[in-house]
Amino acid sequence: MISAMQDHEGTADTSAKLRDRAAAVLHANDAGQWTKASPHLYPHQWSWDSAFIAIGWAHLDVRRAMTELEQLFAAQWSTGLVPHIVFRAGPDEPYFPGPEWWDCASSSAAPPLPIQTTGICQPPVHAVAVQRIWQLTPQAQRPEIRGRIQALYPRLVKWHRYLATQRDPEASGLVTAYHPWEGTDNSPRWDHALARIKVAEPGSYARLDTTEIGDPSQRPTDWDYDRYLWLVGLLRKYRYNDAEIYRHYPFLIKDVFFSAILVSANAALLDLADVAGASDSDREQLASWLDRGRAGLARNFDTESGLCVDYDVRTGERIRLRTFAGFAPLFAQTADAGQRAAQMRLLDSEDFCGNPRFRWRLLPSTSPSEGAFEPHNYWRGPIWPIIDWLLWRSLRMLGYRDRADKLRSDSLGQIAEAGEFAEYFEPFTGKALGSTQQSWTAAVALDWSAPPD
Ligand code: 2M8
Repeated sequence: MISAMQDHEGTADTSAKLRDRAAAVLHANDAGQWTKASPHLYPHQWSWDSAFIAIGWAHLDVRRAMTELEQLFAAQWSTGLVPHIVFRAGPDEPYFPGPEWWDCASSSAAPPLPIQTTGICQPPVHAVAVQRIWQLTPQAQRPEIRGRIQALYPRLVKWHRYLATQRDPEASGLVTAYHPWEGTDNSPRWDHALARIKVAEPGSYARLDTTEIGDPSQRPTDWDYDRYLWLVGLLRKYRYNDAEIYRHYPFLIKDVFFSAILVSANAALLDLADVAGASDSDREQLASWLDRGRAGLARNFDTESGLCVDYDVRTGERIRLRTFAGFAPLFAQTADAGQRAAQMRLLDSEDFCGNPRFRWRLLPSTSPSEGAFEPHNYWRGPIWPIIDWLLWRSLRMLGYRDRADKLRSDSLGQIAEAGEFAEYFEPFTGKALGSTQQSWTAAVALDWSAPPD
């Protein structure tokens, strides 16, 4: 636990201490070639956690950072899917639901045993991580890291191809999410689609998360878990075959946040194309996915609210909720000046960071003006540092340097004052919530603590 710091605005001394403590979290969660997402609640390797974690490692050891991603991609499916969890912890570190619930061996696309994974995926932050690793690679290590990036690059392209094709058979530019566990578990964005599932009888099960956290009100409800597990059962039944899933499965949501991260990741891969020696056809392909993604997001921008909206593929319904995901154009670094200006105004309005009751001027997972808002419940209100990191990165790239600096200093202030690299934070009090010693929180704190480039 970090001792509360008096000067959280960051003197050289306090930020050096924060950096050391963040590094200590990564070292404590380091399993050798991969990093636990957190020591107890999440003892395996998670996909987008690993991408952020690699960014953290890049400040300590760029080789170790590359290893994190190489290990994750060693579990890539033949379709290109990068699984959301690679089950790596031993039997003395239980997690629910474990590999038996997923039974990935039922799919011919899954990697062979002993690798065990889930059959869904998470936002593709990995190329962004590789880009950051390369930026931080010292001259002397460039030949080695360049070689390793060259080896990983085709796998990254294959991953993006999976998302741009199997997860977007309509060629809409937007990625279809199959499950709330594909990023933001109990976000109210999924409430309607989950409520449409009338019968959810997944069989008997015992949750571990609520026992681990102690306060069940910080976690999804049993109603949610019944549906999460019911959906896993259906995916298993369709043997994770995307065409089958598209034909029969009830939960298909065009997720604008996931899609925005893909846009940003395609831009990162194009930026790395010379380093990786990418072929002309890969470059053309990446550029076309990038354009298509931007166009898809632009089509789903709601001028009335100033937010981008998800939609339900099954019902055609637009999901009009005020959540962080509505800022997809910012997360995708949109080139549309009108959308950018509208989103910047909204960002600091009372509905989001500018709420006068907030302890820090940070982006909440759900707007306090939304009926579903719950300030301490997981993705239904709390502030998640990784989301603010993605926003910070975008704002810097878009030239909003002052606003980005404020996001950075408030985020570090929040962590320092709460005294914990928590999974998420209560927006009114800044109190630490969820898991402690969360690797990705430590990783983004390391990146934020580094001298600006
Ligand atoms: C959370 O999700 C897991 C399931 O994947 C859980 O609640 O058990 C989410 O915040 C997810 O986005 C994150 O990758 C994972 C590990 O930090 O935890």
